[in-house]
Amino acid sequence: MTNPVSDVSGAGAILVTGSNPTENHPVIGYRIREAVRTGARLIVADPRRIPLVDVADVHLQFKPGTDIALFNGLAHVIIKEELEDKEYVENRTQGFKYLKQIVAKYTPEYVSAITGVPAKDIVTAARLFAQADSGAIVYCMGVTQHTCGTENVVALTNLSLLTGNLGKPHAGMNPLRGQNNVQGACDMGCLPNVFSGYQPVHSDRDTGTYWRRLTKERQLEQVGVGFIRPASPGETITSIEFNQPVPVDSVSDTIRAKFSRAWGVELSDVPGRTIAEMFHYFPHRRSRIMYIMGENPVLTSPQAELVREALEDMDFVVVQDIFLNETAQYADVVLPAASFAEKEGTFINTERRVQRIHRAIKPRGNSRPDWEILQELARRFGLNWNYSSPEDIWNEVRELTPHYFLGMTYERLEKEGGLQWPCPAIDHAGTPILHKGKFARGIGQFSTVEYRPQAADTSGGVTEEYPFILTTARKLYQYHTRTMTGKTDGLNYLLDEERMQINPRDVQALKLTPEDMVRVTSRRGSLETKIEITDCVPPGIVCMSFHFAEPRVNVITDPAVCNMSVASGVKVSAVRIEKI
Ligand SMILES: Nc1nc2c(c(=O)[nH]1)N[C@H]1C(S)=C(S)[C@@H](COP(=O)(O)OP(=O)(O)OC[C@H]3O[C@@H](n4cnc5c(=O)[nH]c(N)nc54)[C@H](O)[C@@H]3O)O[C@H]1N2
Ligand SMILES: Nc1nc2c(c(=O)[nH]1)N[C@H]1C(S)=C(S)[C@@H](COP(=O)(O)OP(=O)(O)OC[C@H]3O[C@@H](n4cnc5c(=O)[nH]c(N)nc54)[C@H](O)[C@@H]3O)O[C@H]1N2
Ligand SMILES: [Mo]
Repeated sequence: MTNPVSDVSGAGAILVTGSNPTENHPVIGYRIREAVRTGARLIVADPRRIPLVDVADVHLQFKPGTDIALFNGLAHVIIKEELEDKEYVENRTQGFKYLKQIVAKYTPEYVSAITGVPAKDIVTAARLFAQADSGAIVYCMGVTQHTCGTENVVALTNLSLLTGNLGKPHAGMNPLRGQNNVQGACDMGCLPNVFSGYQPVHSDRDTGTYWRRLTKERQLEQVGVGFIRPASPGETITSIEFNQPVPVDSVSDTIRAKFSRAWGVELSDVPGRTIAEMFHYFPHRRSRIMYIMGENPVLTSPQAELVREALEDMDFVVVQDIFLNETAQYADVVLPAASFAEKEGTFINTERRVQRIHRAIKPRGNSRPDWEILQELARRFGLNWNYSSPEDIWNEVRELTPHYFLGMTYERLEKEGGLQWPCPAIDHAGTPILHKGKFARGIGQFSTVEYRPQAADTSGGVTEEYPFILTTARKLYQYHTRTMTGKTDGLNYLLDEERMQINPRDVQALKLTPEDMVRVTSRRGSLETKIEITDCVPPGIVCMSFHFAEPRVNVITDPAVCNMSVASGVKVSAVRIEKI
């Protein structure tokens, strides 16, 4: 998030899209409700009628996968009605004229035909957002989990820049992070192409160019199941900037040399692979050995049967987890880890706040904190790892990632209740709001993206044979694959089975009754599920969660990836539904 969570209260307008905060981020969902009570205008853009719609000024219920058209349409209205923040656009951005050119054709009528949203609602939403004193954009997986996920974010960022909402209070671009410490994992370099603090392993700073080149090098196009969308001729992406505060002098060679020196090994400049690459890209070049730590891909990766087969076929699989999950069934070795409550250290939350955590209970049985297991393993490999505590490791992180963390000693984290990065010096107060006064890259860049019919499924789209769009989402009372929440009686009492959301009109057309089971089939497989009849989903769209091992929804989801981030687009799959 560019802004702190508390900033949501006091926002003039809030645009929530592809995010269902009252179920998935209840604390933030509560803040949004509070903001609305105290006068914020709320725009919800979501294919489903999520609970926040009840308090929204307008609900843009658009077809899944048409985000770019919708966001460009909002930009069109803002520019046409001259509602943009002229001073901000003039002083802090570049590329406005290209944006203006691109969005010219996205009239409310044109966008309405693509998205299914009434033209007048698009105009209303654009005015509400642009005319507010401050406008916060809150988004999540509904925006990113698409083959055009990165482009969706670009189109959304344009709205924030256009209205001068980056770098000021109660505003900003606020992607809500999902897992407890996923922000921390990314910040620590658990991404294939960066070290900690997003210091690049490879010199290509422009991620788009980088992936396209990598795609070519690794010959990913159109191989195997063929999911990488080849960069089309005339592609309009000019550059993707993530606006991360990477120091300007951070040439990757210097960075690699720094880490090589600190760790006493020569580091390669070839980035690692994403999960999609490890499992899905062509069987003949699949990884042969896998070390899986805190992940349950047999349930959570798309086209899950292929994942299961891949694990079965591997030479050696290690699973390091706090519970014996479904993936552990394919492991040669299982290493028992200690849970969050059983260890010391830091977590970094969605507002970039590094928080000190303390052990509440001792690790059970033979389990140990993850870092201890890794250190023991490194020693068995003959490496001389000698960290004495999480604090010891953190101090190395600070030293190697000074632009982000140098000022964050354990003492300060403890005393000041956590600090938000970047915090580059001991006397630096941390950074609650990013991009104040100026952007990391200097001037803000409008990047232009065009809507392309996104295939409600890259391998063929919605057809007569597969007439429904299946989207996947989460539910309040369970967490992912239930390794944790599924062990809690109270939560199972509230939700203990999967029911696919389906609109009453579709129920009627398919002649279903509430207790019927249905078979749902995609181009990759099929499953059987109970149904929940609800107008939360519009006709033609059904929605399942991926919380349950049975039915395992990811058996049928689409493994196609975004060709920029190489992350899977699990939000749309074309399916057919039959009564059993
Ligand atoms: N209770 C609970 N909370 C959780 C989790 C959990 O498992 N359970 N998981 C955590 C994790 S790791 C994450 S990443 C977050 C995810 O949090 P969210 O992203 O909020 O979760 P989802 O329910 O997957 O999807 C959000 C919304 O995207 C919408 N959507 C579907 N298709 C599209 C589309 O084409 N465009 C747009 N704009 N929206 C679309 C869906 O209708 C849905 O309402 O939740 C976190 N919080
Ligand atoms: N169809 C569909 N698929 C999706 C998504 C979707 O929206 N739709 N969302 C995707 C997203 S955003 C996410 S984040 C993934 C989630 O996918 P996963 O991360 O694979 O799912 P989890 O069930 O959260 O698995 C986490 C594992 O970590 C273990 N664990 C918990 N704490 C610790 C610890 O301290 N140490 C160790 N070593 N292990 C620990 C848990 O027991 C569990 O086995 O699913 C993805 N898959
Ligand atoms: Mo997530």
